[in-house]
Amino acid sequence: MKTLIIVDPQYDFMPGGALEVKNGDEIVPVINSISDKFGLVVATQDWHPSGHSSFASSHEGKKPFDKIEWRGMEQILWPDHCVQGSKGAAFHADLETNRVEAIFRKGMDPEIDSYSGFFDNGHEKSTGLSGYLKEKNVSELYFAGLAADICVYFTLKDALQEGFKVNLIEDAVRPLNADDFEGQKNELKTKGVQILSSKDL
Ligand code: VGL
Ligand code: ZN
Repeated sequence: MKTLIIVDPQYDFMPGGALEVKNGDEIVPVINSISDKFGLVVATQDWHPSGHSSFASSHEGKKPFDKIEWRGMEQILWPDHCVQGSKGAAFHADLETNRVEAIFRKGMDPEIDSYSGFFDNGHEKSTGLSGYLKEKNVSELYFAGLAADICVYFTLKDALQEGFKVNLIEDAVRPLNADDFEGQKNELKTKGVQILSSKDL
């Protein structure tokens, strides 16, 4: 079954949001135009408690995009974003969600950040997404969402590691940092990710 995974289509990643991705809202009509081509559609949602450890505001003297060492890993500090229940954490209202069967939330542990929809950044805890897909006998995944170089990228890498066939719908994602994303696309291609356009579906 062809499955679409929409990563973090939330206001805080759209223009005007707390962690805005340039032209991020342009993915919404693209996703709406393709979702009926999939047998299963799921989404992920960045869903942080206020005061989350990934927020610069939680660390004295730090500002957004500073890097710190956190639990033995490098952590980029972000502006406060996707706080549970806030407008910024909500899906863009123009995104058609009727066919979204399940939403996997992440980043809820105050001490641990979670870019991937499958696991937190330290691979300590699973969201259950992999087991959910495997129980439904899904083998091939197509990805859309924000931000291409952060949460989409890390979700794709975990999807490969979990043994799924992985496709990236290039016009249904937008990066925070376009240069980073170019390099990541090359890496993903060598690892077997197929990069395609919504028109090819
Ligand atoms: C994201 C940074 C922090 C994303 C989430 O969805 O790409 N980026 N939290
Ligand atoms: Zn986040």
